[in-house]
Amino acid sequence: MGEDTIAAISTPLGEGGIGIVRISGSEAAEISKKIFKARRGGWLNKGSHRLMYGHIVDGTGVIVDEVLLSYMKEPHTYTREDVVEINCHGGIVPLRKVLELVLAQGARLAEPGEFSKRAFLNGRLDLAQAESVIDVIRSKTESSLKIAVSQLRGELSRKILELQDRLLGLLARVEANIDFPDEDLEIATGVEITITGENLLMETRELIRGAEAGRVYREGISTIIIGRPNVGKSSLLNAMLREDRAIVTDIPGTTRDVIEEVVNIKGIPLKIIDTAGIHETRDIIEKIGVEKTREMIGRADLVLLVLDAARGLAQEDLAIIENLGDKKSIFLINKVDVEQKKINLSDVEELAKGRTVLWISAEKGTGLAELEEKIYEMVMGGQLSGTDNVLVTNVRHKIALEKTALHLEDAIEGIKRGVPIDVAAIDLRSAWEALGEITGSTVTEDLLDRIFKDFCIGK
Ligand SMILES: Nc1nc2c(ncn2[C@@H]2O[C@H](COP(=O)(O)OP(=O)(O)OP(=O)(O)O)[C@@H](O)[C@H]2O)c(=O)[nH]1
Ligand SMILES: [Mg+2]
Repeated sequence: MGEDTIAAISTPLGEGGIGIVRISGSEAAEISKKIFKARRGGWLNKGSHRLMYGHIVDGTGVIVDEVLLSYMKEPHTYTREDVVEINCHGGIVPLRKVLELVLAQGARLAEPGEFSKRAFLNGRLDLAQAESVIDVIRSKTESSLKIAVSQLRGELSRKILELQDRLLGLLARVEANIDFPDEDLEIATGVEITITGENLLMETRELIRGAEAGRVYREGISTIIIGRPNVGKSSLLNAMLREDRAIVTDIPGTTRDVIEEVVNIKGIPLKIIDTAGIHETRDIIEKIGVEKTREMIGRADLVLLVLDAARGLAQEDLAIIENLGDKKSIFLINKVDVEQKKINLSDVEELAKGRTVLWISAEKGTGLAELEEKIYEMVMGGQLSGTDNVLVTNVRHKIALEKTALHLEDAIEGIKRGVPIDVAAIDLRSAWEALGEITGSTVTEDLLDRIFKDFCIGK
């Protein structure tokens, strides 16, 4: 390949039982031979894909760490290059020291995602599969993991390749017709472009529809809990998390810093943010906090507005509601367990203007199941349930599919308007290329760089 040999620590930094230094490239074996002393025998006579016990030794013969080393000869490796993995003890110092020795022998420190990039460039994974590696790592729920793994196994890629294949078949017939013009045949070809094009368009749109749910599974929904001080926002966060994460007291203004946690709702990661209570204040520090909350509301996918049944509606509540605009939100009347309720449902419903209003008790857990059900329903828009028809989770893939759809539409429209089939052929080819961006068959160098930069080092 003529590529240099790269190395990196592939496990997270911190204390752990083991940590791994990974080396990939044609020099991997040579480099590790110089620093590894096998306990028994020369090390290559053990063959490929075997673990060897021994020590990493520095230039002066001092033992750095006791390790297990695996040598994996190409092509059956993650990068399709020779790979050596050194299993050290999992502490920052031994790992750094071993990595330094590897680099001193001529390896270069890997860039983020470079192992996966090589896996792609060497044809071991296509681009969609390589991208799913990072999704597997970052999965927050079992459902998002399931989708990421299916992508890693190539399910999305297979679907895209199938579409590309059919498109190419169509294109071949159109081009044959361009090369050997025949008026009757041209009409038939036009009909074929319309029919096959419509079918491809339908399936492309189907994939795009699934993508919104896919994004939600992959990235989660950012949800913000707001309300005036002391209404029970932190109590609600704790109840949804089923643990005491945020401090709860009867003193207004308890929460000062924003707290963010992930809750799993039917497989969807819900990123919940607990905020400082919103109220009119002269205190400058508090003002900053309140301002920040306003900003976060703007960025959130969903707002949970908490009202306090024990204290009734206040001017501040009305101001908050006013500021919500048309943000997706659910109104929660908390403390339904108190004897003396000072809020009645119809007042809140009037303010809610069609948005969902629920009675809850963060302390007793009342209404939480209903709340979760409602959130799931809102996010999924009632169209999808479960992960079965989710193939697309990545925004980049969705954009490529939207481009595909546009080019297909242009081709079909063109034929309807009577443009020559060679014009339609250009649109069909563009559609084919847009699909190729997903699997990487038609991808540019700087796009590749952008994609892999998002990875962590050592992957
Ligand atoms: N009876 C009753 N009390 C509740 C309920 N939820 C919260 N509280 C009480 O209300 C008080 C305030 O709760 P927090 O969760 O700290 O309220 P907060 O909105 O986070 O308050 P700040 O962080 O100060 O803005 C505490 O004394 C809680 O015990 C509930 O469902 N029922
Ligand atoms: Mg709080």
